Amino acid sequence: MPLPKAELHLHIEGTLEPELAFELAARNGVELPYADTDELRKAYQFEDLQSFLNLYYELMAVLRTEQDFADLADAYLARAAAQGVRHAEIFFDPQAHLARGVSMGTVVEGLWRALGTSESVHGVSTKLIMCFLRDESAASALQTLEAAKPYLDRITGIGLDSAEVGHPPVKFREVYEAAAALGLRRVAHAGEEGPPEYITEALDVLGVERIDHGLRCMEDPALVERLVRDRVPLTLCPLSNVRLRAVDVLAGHPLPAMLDAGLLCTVNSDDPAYFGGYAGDNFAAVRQSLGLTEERLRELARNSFLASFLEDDEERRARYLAEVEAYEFGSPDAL
Ligand code: ES4
Ligand code: ZN
Repeated sequence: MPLPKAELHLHIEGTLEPELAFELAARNGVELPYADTDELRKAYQFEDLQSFLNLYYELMAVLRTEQDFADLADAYLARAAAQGVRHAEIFFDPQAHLARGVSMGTVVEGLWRALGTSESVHGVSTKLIMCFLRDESAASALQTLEAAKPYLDRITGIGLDSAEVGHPPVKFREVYEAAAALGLRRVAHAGEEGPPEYITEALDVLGVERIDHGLRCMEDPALVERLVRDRVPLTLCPLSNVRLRAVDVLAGHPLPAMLDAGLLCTVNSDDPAYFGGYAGDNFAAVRQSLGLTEERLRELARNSFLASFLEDDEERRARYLAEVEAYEFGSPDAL
């Protein structure tokens, strides 16, 4: 039985496995510039965030209908459930779809077909977080928030993703203020490729409650102290960091030092179809490469529920936390 966990940093478009990409391409008459799944997988050799994003956006061309989004989310939820995910807070990138002529309604209603039945079908509770692309304009983000207004009963919060460097959080001050006024929760990617100052700015200017990645906080001891003091959760993605070269090798990942510093770290999969593993695979990899103890692994699982947006259902959170405390570790390669 896998360790019960929440996944808090997961881009639904990043769960598009090559097999499903080809199936959807055929269904929608979309031509992919790859002969087959093997050739596509060979393209998964990234130099950095941007080289990954290029492929990530290219493959989205196969997502056209509500059913496509439902099938994508359902496939993710099945895999996540098999790896112990009990609760998932799922990012989506509406601007990448709107730009291709796919409407907000198609995306949200499609995802909801899977999310709405996830608890009964997969035993996974879910929330949706709408991300803005930081390499698009602030005006585009505001338009996107406007387009989402009919669907706000299905959207828990907002996030900020895509190419980080050169697109500081302050660029999105206005849309974050507007989202806060609408009662939306706020997170943002910061300190993945960008400097620690972006983490500070995301907290101070955007009012975010969690930092996605946040790896580079370790360059600034005063910032670490603040994150520890204020219990700001960081949603780390170890296998992503290796594949996008934020760290050289997994054995050199700062996760153990971050836990030792008292940071509220969580382990997540980011874009599992591209980075070589889902949530449980990330836990197993850090256990193996970083020699984390069972108590550290339990702490990571506990943190994932503490950092989740389950304030509307504290009873559920307590149930998940009790499952974590009761968990008995077994085989070292399955988590
Ligand atoms: C992303 Cl790893 C990562 N970083 C920033 N934006 C993203 N979108 C999808 N995956
Ligand atoms: Zn991400």
